[in-house]
Amino acid sequence: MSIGIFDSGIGGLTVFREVAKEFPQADIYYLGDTARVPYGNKSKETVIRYSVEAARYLTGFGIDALIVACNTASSYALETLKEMLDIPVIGVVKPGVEMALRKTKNKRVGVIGTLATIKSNSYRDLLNKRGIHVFQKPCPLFVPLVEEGIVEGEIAELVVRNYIDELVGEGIDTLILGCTHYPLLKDTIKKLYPEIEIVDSSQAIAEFLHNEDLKFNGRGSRRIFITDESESFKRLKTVLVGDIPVEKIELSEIC
Ligand code: DGN
Repeated sequence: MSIGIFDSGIGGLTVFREVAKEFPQADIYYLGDTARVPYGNKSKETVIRYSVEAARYLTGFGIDALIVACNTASSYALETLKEMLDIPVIGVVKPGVEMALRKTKNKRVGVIGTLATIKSNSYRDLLNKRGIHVFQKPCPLFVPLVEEGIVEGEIAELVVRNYIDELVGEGIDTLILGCTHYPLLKDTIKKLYPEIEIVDSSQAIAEFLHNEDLKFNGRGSRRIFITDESESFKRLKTVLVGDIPVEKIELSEIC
């Protein structure tokens, strides 16, 4: 059995890495839509259109489940994809919420993500329904920071503090990293706020899949596709998943 994973670009490889680790037998197809990244500042209609195109491309490989690794796409396009496909479609929001519910003790949870994810209130609405106080903050500088490889040191710490001090000031005890790129800043966030529980949606989704009744008995093959060559993708790809080759496809193949 095989899994398709898509993201707007590189960040979803954090999800790929965890899923590959947890399900070594699964055949995994990853699509990073690097030609159209970022999704985080696009309109809802555009994010839905891009997500539908990415999903169609991956279903062409006969995948048995689709993981929407991108938080922005999970926030805006999940319902459309579920209606469109007859395989399980799993987004990152619900698993992240479930993990936060297990971690928080004082029921005050922070959520950080792209502007689009925060504007969609996808995390806030699910958490509010479970009696959690939510404090949200878009962190638009985190994605370029990660893409530049600046994930620790003075600059990274300054930017992290710029966004997260305010949330910590609200008394949160748990912080959801609601964007695929943010797990790469996890060590810096942990260093600055050691008392805060971190929810990394890439780990949350791997845990969530274990609880679903999905059996992935393939050959353990891995394929990674991108829609545009990107130096930062190649660099981060090596950091995240090693020497798996990257296959460039034309945008016209998915549109
Ligand atoms: N993959 C996006 C997300 O998780 O929201 C982050 C990158 C982007 O498209 N801005």
